[in-house]
Amino acid sequence: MPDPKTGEFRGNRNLKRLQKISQKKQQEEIKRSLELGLEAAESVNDRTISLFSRGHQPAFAGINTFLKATYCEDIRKVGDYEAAFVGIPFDTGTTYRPGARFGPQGVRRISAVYDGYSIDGAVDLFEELDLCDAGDIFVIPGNIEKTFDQVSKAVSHVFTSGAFPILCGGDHSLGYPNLRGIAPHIDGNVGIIHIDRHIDMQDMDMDERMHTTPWFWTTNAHESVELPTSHRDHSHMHDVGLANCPPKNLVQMGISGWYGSRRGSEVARERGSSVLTMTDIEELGAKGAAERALELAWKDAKAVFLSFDIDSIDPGFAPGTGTPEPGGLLPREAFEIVRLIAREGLCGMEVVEVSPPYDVNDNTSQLACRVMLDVLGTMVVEGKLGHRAKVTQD
Ligand SMILES: [Mn+2]
Repeated sequence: MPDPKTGEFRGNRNLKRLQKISQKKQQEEIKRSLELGLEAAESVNDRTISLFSRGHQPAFAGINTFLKATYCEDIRKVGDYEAAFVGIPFDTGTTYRPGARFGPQGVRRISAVYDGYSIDGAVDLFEELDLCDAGDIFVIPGNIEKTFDQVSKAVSHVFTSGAFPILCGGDHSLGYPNLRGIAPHIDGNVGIIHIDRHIDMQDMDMDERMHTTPWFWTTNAHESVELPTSHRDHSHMHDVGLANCPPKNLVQMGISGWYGSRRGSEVARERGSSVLTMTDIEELGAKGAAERALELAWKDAKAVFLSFDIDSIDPGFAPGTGTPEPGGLLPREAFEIVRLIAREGLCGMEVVEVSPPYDVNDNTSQLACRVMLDVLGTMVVEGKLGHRAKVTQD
């Protein structure tokens, strides 16, 4: 809103805010580029340009990491960073179109275009957040259960190191092992805000824990849940779920459409998760819906995790996904919802189901990247992540 007294636009106010942020990392990057990439040819007047591209520019050049952040090859050092992008290239849990194993690479590729500076968000992510790309988890493409074990162990390593995990799938079966890597380290209940067209809450799908099942398992071990006895004889009987992820703190937003929710609905009904359909969101508005979701997810909880399925955005904008469902969120609604959710802080986030083989012009990968950026930027502005105070000069 323009300032009611002066008429000054938010954009102009934000420009002043951004001016106070030191450009130290920007300058360090130039120095480093010249050192490693050598001096440019003599005809190039701008002497900050190097001979070999070693920094952000040109966006289409260079070796691609997420936002061209440092590749944290020695994963023991991931705790040196405030946030870490973690690729989980796994799509064995898909029940229709595969391809989400290429999601992390798709998101990295298009992310190169962003330099982390946002006027509307009044945030300079490059300067205000120490971010790395932790590379990909070694998934076992032929085995869901071994992959789950790999993922939980890897996510647990990143989380306990202190870096905020930005988990990029991969299909939505990862929701369970991702939380299994985080929730046991939280001393209290964990709320989950799940944005999706599909309810993803059945126990098994085609006899395996596919991408239609993550919330069944996540909320399964809670004392409020009656365990189905049949599972005691199943091969996964040793894995009962997560005791501090109660179904009452699971908020499922954007559920609608005509595919895949039959069996999960029964579980949601029994366990009492909160289900906001697309019509609910339409009626409450993005803001009202996000506020309700925050109340429910945070009730008696210590932390909240955001699970964002890219198919929650209408396939007209996000066609590159495994189970598209027309009538989804508009990108601007999705960004508003995730920004409002991120304001209260998160213990981690996942963006799943980006399938670049079905994408057009990298649109879907770009939306996934934007969801991550909007969440990170908001958390930095709210002081939940990064080091704003350290780099702001008054
Ligand atoms: Mn979905």
